[in-house]
Amino acid sequence: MIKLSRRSFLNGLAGTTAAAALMSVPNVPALGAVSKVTSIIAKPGTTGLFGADGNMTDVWAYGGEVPGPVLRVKQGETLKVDLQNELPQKTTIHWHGLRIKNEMDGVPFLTQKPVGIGQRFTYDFNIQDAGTYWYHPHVNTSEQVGRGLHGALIVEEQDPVQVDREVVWVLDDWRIQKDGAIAPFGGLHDAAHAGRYGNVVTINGKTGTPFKVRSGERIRLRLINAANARIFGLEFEGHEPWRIAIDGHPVTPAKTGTGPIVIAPGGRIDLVIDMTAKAGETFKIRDRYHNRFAYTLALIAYSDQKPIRSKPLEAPKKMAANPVPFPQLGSAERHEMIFQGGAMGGLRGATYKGKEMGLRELARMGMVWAVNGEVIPPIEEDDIGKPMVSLKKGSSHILRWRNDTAFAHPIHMHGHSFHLISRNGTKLFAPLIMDTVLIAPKEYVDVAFVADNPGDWALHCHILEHAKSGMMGFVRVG
Ligand SMILES: [Cu+2]
Repeated sequence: MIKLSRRSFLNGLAGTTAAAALMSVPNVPALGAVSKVTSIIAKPGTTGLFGADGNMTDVWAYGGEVPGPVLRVKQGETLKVDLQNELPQKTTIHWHGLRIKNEMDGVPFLTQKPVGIGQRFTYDFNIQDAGTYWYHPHVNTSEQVGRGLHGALIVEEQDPVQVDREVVWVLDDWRIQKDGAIAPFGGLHDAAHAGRYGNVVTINGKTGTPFKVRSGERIRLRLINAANARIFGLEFEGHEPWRIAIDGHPVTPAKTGTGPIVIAPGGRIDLVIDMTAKAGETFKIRDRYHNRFAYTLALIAYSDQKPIRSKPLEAPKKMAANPVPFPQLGSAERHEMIFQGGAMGGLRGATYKGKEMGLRELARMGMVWAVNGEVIPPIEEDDIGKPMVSLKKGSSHILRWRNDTAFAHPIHMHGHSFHLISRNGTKLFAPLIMDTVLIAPKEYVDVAFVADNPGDWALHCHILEHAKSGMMGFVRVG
C-alpha cells in the first residue's frame, strides 16, 4: 500500500475540478460532514440569582437552568437539537446570528408553526460560520427570554486564537420583586421608552460571582447580551482587552481603548484579555453605558498563584474570516427604512392595516413604533402581512436604517450577516460583519449584503418590547 503525503495527494489531483474546488476555499471545512445531536427541554425551573442564601426565583429555562446549556459545535458541522416544550405556552428556538436554512430559523408563522405545549420539534441545520452565537425563543419573546430562556451557542474555529482558557458570559438583566419573583410583563411604558430594564444584572444567571484569574494568563472572554433591553458598556479597570470578534465575526485585534465596550441586546463581542496584574490584586468590571447609573458588574480577583508566564504575549492574531459574501456596492439596490415613534419621538400618527391613525389610538392597541410611516402589524398565523422589501436571490443591497426616535435601537436581521459600511454617512475604514447593529437616536447607518438565503426573514429591533409593539417586520428573499 502506498501512503500519500498531503502534497503528493494534492499534486495527484492537480488539474481536476476537485482540486480546484479544494484549493479555492481553504478555510471552509467540508459541509455536513459531522453531526452534533442533542436535546433541550424548555421548562419551568427555580434558580438562585443571588446565590444559595438569597430569595429563589421561578424561571422558564432550557433544561430548567439559567442560562441554558452551552452548545458547542465545530465550524462546518451539522447541529440537531430536539426541542421538547414543557412550558405553559407555545415556543420556538431561534439561532441568533447563524445563517441557516429558513425553515430552521424559529420565527413563528414566518418559518414554522410554534411548538405547542407538550410538543417536540427537531432543529437540524448546517453551520458555516464560526464564532459566538446564542439561542432563544421567538414566541412571546419579551416574556420567554425575560423569564430565562436563552443559552450560548459556540462555533469553534478551525484555527482559533491561542489563549490559556476560554470563558463564556451570558449577560442578563432581570426585573425582580422584593419576594424574588420576576415582575409581571407587558405595559406600554416599557414598550414606548427604552424597553424592559431590570434591577438585577447577572453573569451566567448569578450575581456577585468574582471573575477568578491567575496572573499572566491570557483569556478569551465571549460576551453575549441576552437582556431584553439593557445596553451594556463595560470597562475593565486596570486591563486593556483586545476586541477580536463582533457578532461572531473576526476583526483585526485592537485594544478597546478608554471608552466602554458597548454590547446591545442580541449582540456579542469576543475579547482577549491579558491578566497583567499581580497575584492577589482585585479590579472592578463596571457597566457605565448609562454614566449616571454606572455600577460594578463583577470583580476581577487574582489568585495568589505565581504568574503563569514571565514575559507578556504578542498581540493576538486575526482569525480567518467567515465565508460571508461581500456585495457589489456599485450596483447594489438601495432601500431606506426610517424607524419612528415611541415616547418623545414626535410621531403624530401612522398607517396601520391600511388606516390612518393617531398615535394615541395606536397605543391603545399596543403599537407605538412605525417604519416609513407605517405600523407593521404583528406576524400572525392567518396573516403574516407584507414584506418590508422583496429582494431577488443573489442580488446586492444597501439598507439605510435611520433612527428618527428618541431611543437607541439594536436592529437585527435574520438569515444574513450584513456589512456595516457607514455611520451617519461616514464610511467605516473596514466594514464590520454583524447581525445586530445599535443605532443611536437621530443616527443612520448603511448596511450592505448579498440576499443569498431564500425565504422570509425577520428584521426587528432586539429590544424585545420594541419588537412587540411595532418594530418587527420581515424581508423576503427569493
Ligand atoms: Cu428598539
